[in-house]
Amino acid sequence: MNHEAASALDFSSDVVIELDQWHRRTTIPEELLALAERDIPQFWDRIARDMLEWIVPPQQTLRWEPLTAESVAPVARWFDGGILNVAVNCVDRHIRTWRRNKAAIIWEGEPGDVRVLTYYDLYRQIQRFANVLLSLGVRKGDRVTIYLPMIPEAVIAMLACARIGAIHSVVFGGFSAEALRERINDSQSSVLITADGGWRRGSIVPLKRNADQALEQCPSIRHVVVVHRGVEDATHVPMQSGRDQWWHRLMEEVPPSCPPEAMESEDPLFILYTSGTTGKPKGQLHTTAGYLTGVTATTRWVFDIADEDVYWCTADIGWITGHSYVVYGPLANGATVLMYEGAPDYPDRDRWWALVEKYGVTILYTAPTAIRTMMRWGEEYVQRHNLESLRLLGSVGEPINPEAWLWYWENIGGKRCPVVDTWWQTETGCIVIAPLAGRTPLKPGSATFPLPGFAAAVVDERGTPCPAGVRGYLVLTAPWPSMSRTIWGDPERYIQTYWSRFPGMYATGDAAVCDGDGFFWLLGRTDDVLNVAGHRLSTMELESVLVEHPAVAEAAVIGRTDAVKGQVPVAFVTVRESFPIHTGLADELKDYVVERIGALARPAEVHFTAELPKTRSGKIMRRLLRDIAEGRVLGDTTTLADPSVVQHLVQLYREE
Ligand code: 7RM
Repeated sequence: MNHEAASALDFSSDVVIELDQWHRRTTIPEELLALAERDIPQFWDRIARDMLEWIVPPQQTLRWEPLTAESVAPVARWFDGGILNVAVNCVDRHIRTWRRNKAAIIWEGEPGDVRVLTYYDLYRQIQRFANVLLSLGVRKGDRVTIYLPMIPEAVIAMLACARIGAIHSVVFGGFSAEALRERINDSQSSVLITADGGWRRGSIVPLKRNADQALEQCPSIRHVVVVHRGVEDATHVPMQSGRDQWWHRLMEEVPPSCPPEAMESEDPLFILYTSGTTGKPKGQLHTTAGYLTGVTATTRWVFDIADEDVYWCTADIGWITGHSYVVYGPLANGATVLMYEGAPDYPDRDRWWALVEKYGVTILYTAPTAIRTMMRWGEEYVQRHNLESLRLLGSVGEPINPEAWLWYWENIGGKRCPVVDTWWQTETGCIVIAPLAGRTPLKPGSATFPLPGFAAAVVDERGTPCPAGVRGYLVLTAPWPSMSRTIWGDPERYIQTYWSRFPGMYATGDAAVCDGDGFFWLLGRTDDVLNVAGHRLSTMELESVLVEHPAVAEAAVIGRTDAVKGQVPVAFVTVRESFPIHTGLADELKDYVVERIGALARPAEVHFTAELPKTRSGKIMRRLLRDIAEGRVLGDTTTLADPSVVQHLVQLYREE
């Protein structure tokens, strides 16, 4: 790759934030760090034994057989011979200590209702619900689909599955009936857990109604458990007799205690569907001991979580971030987790900051798209509240552009709090590239280095490591405990997608650059790469420059086919509310990009839009923007958070 293309991003490589000022830092003994350098499996063996509670400790740390010309599939088995239970690790072991009456979950509903569940409360409710599942015929290895709002019952349901060895498949509550149906049928779940509804921006999300629609064609489902969230009068919720039952009724009918199932290390824990390059979502399968080891350790290292913290990860439990860093990682560490049901702008745009102040949140973990939204709303909402309790900020989901990073650092963290940019995937199960809280120097916009126990590299087409400053493919070069083991029902696709591209290495699908100091800079998915007149450009690089312009809140750049140049960049831009769009702004932005990256990067078109099309987890759907810009029939829009955004864009595009 040419050198200019990387320069837009590492403009800030000389900005290094040293952490001498922070007195709190992650403690990993030097001797362990040295072990991680020497022997990754031995390192994880130590971590797994130290951090987890085992019924029988593991006998063999790792069996790793990479895909070769002779083998048909890679084999990765961690901690064979070990027996444990995830629910015991997340709850039971804490109730035997002073944490018994500690708040495990502080929950606030969108209307302002509050529930606090101690570890002992969780312990009791999980066992009852585990008995409910057993009474419905669920057994070890059976699949249970969970389609709930962000309410404590979602956590209870997940951990109840883990207690009896059932495999949960959580489907994000914002997904449509169609998306739910597809996931239920792929996993062949026998039970669905849902609610009458949830609150979002003052309106009801009609989960039960969607579920009923989905279930018209889901023959595997035998029982539906319905939580009465209270958005509907219970008598108005249609309950199909013989199939649907209320959560609260079932909970009264079962005995209070349920012994945990003894699970083998490699027994499945959950399936989570994630979008790939085709329309069909991939059911990533995570297993028991490896997954729990990965999330427990990384929660401790990256967030330096402690008993006195109030930790808030804003992700929905329908995403991997919610699984790993709302539920399993923090609870395994005995932490106090804040959970919020609703929208950030309800009743006003200061709701998040009101929550931080009210509960004294110390660690906040969120996504760049949220940060940019808050930037766009302006600082006044932040300034209404005292955010002094915060001590650490995290970011996940997409590359965080340096401007958003600095805004987060200054306006939310008051320049006191390290910002940890965490790179990982549904497939990796846990954070892979990120700073160690308070220990790793930071460069705004870089996720820094692989954590101990992980090995990453940036390689070229042939799998050869790229020199510093040269962009390539991000690969993971050693197996890690929390890696996805297969794609549910489609092992061939798992091998093809991740293991066939570079022999012996895991292909992440992301592009990256390693700078001269060894810092990793993530440049987005490799399918978001432009090739303009033979020059490779990342959409991220252009977007990063555009959002540095004071008028721009958010930008998405795609490549449109061009007869002469191959591709030309097309930018879709949302403007900050304090900057009215003036004629000439489009040209000004084009010039701005030229100034910052070079003429080859000049956007052929700049379109102003009120919203960008995003998935429900906040990732910009560039594929749809490409379809719009190239006048194609739009592909699958079912995963969009707000499908109307696309209609507006299509219209806008035609009018211009
Ligand atoms: C955790 C999650 C995974 C994809 C991944 C990247 C992108 C996530 C970062 C990031 C740059 C980051 N799982 N991504 N985190 N890119 N910097 N800190 O998001 O399966 O939903 O998505 O997200 O492209 O491959 S995910």
